[in-house]
Amino acid sequence: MPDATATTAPTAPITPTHCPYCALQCGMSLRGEAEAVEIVERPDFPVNRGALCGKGRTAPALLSSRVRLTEPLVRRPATGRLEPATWEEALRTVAAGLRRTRTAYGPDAVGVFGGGGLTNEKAYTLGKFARVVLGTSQIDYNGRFCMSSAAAAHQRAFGLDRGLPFPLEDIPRTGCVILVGSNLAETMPPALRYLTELRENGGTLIVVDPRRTRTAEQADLHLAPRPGTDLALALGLLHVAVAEGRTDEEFIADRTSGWEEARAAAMSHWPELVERITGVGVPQLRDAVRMFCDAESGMVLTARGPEQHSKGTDTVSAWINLCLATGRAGRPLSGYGCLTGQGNGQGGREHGQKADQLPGYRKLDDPAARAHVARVWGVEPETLPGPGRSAYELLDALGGDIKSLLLMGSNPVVSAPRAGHVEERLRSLDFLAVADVVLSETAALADVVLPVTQWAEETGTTTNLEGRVLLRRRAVSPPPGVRSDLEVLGGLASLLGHEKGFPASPEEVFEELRRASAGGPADYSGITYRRIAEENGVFWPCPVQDTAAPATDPQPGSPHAGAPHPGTPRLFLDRFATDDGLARFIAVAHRAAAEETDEAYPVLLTTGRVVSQYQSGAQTRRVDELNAAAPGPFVELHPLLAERLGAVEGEPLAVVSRRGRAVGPARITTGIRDDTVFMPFHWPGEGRVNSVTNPALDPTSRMPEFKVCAVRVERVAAEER
Ligand SMILES: Nc1nc2c(c(=O)[nH]1)N[C@H]1C(S)=C(S)[C@@H](COP(=O)(O)OP(=O)(O)OC[C@H]3O[C@@H](n4cnc5c(=O)[nH]c(N)nc54)[C@H](O)[C@@H]3O)O[C@H]1N2
Ligand SMILES: Nc1nc2c(c(=O)[nH]1)N[C@H]1C(S)=C(S)[C@@H](COP(=O)(O)OP(=O)(O)OC[C@H]3O[C@@H](n4cnc5c(=O)[nH]c(N)nc54)[C@H](O)[C@@H]3O)O[C@H]1N2
Ligand code: SF4
Ligand SMILES: [Mo]
Repeated sequence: MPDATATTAPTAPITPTHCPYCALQCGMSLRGEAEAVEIVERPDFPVNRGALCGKGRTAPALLSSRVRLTEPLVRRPATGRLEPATWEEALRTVAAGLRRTRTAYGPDAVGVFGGGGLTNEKAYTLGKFARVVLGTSQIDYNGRFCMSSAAAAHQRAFGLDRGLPFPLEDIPRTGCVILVGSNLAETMPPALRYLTELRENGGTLIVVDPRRTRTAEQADLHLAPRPGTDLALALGLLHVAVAEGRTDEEFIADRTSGWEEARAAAMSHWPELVERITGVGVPQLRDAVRMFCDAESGMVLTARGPEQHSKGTDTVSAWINLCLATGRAGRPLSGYGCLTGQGNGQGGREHGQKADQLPGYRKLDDPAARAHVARVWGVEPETLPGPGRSAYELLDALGGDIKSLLLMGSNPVVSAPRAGHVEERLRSLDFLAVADVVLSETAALADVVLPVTQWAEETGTTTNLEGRVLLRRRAVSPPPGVRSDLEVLGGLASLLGHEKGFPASPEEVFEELRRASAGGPADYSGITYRRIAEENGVFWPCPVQDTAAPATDPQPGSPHAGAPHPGTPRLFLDRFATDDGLARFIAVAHRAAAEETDEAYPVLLTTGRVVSQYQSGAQTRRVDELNAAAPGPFVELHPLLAERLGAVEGEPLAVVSRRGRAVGPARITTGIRDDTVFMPFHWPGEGRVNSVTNPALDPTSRMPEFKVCAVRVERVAAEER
């Protein structure tokens, strides 16, 4: 831990940078080095205005060499154990492992798995490395588990996918916010301020969550549907809006297409039916519509609650339909938005580590996109592989037709659905290489572990949930013995015969990314490190405003360059990004969860987060203060269910599904439905809730059903403890 009493000279340089964790990307400044780094408040950054949550505040603890890896590890055949090695040996072993697989089985036998926490430069380079150096189509990343359903729904309605179409600062000025399955009081604490200000300004807040969370406690109206029924709920609200004459016919006619079909679909979800499916009463449905439509403007914001389902895409479409039908989209202070999750959850899905994608949010199966990116990469378009498998499908294929894996920025042993199976698949690989900051549960299974630099030790850009491209600056020196992910990929590329094209300098990579993204949906070509620094972030799309310059080679400093594009904080005000400029209604109907309760598994399990741990916990479980606040998993359940089970507060309960079992102490509260239990997913071992979760996938987004499955809950007998 950095010691508050450590003596850093007050005159030491202060470097503004950003938190390593969530998509809010709170600004902070750092002063001092290594064990004595301290945070200096950075009130000038508008998103958090200096505020940090406990995770951000304690993030410097991760810089300490006591918790992180500082030398490469190679598994020795003699002992079967990971032991220290030189960088040269480690990189040669990785290159040899990947080459061996490719020679024996072909390029698609090598898999690559990335992460939404990686900077834009890293995500871009990882995608390029997979396609150009390895020649594999088998690359995907953990963002598939995160916001892929919202991304897919965004694309099909608006023709473009950016988390929020407006800056957070618009939220307090709208009339009503429906916040669906987001517990932002715990997952983005500094953002709670926007909701508080909304209510202070006379706006209303509706929260939809099966649990009365700290966020739901702030609401004017809390709807607590049965997990997995948001699709019916949204259709029911649309039905009421139609029945009560609250639709905006002028907006529908001028700015949308497909209303008749969507309307017909909603009309078959009448309120009493929706009440039976969701458990939300008809009067509450009517109240919600009244609150939403009485206001002049309104927003619907979703997070993982309604999205992480095998029908997540259709569910988000249903919420978008509600916005479109009531004219709450494409106008100031109105719209649908998704609260992305990871530090670079937005940018990480734009620049090519996704199975079907090329930089600039281009499609891998679009010939023009292939030609453009191939030109920037200096390769022939035909050499670029096609789209590959989605994250869970890729993990499921390990040891099958994928024999080797390079993994960077994820810890699937803890965070993947049906994690027991995924762990077994990882163990069955011929070769596994992991680049990480710490020895995560997944790194512990690897043949080679590459210790890398992290946030404050390196420069790079991230794109926050608003679509604001930010500069995370290097503020401290990394410990000797670690290298950056870019150096790792460059080193491997050169061992695999690609001397050029994989620079270690983040700014050099960004300059190439600008060219590769130019003319694509997520156009970064007008953004430079300098502009980001001067403007406190730039919103994409931000093309180079110079029609004379060739699109593939924008040169903002050249004599051709026109006035710089200002960036785009607010999208869709004049037109949507579809071909005809109209937003598309998508006709969707409710369907059941992939796994319904029955006699053997009579209870619903849902999963999520607590404020003091982050994701798989690989980072935050190494910070004392956070462990003290959130020491382990728990099973949250209602007193009525507790009574039926004979459960006692604090005593262990086992949650068992068809896939596995997870154990945690009972936490009894009236703030949850009595047909549902909740467990957070931050821990490995017997408390790993992903041993239990269902990998059923959404047909469009390939998102797994993290948020609902059928379980039985049992007391753990004393002799088992
Ligand atoms: N402290 C902390 N903060 C984080 C993270 C973290 O791990 N820890 N991770 C970051 C990342 S990557 C992400 S994606 C975001 C996630 O941010 P959130 O989406 O806010 O987080 P979750 O806790 O996964 O889910 C939110 C809520 O969904 C509810 N829910 C469960 N099932 C359903 C359902 O069927 N319908 C509805 N409407 N709600 C349901 C849960 O009760 C929960 O309160 O957080 C980011 N911030
Ligand atoms: N049951 C359940 N499971 C879930 C969810 C849920 O709600 N319920 N949510 C899902 C969601 S939304 C997400 S986003 C996933 C996230 O789950 P994971 O993908 O496991 O995310 P992290 O724990 O953040 O893993 C990031 C890993 O990369 C390392 N790392 C951090 N920065 C860097 C870097 O710059 N370079 C490299 N090489 N490594 C780095 C960290 O130390 C850590 O080991 O979990 C999913 N799993
Ligand atoms: S809210 Fe997110 S970005 Fe802000 S300090 Fe906390 S973890 Fe970091
Ligand atoms: Mo996420």
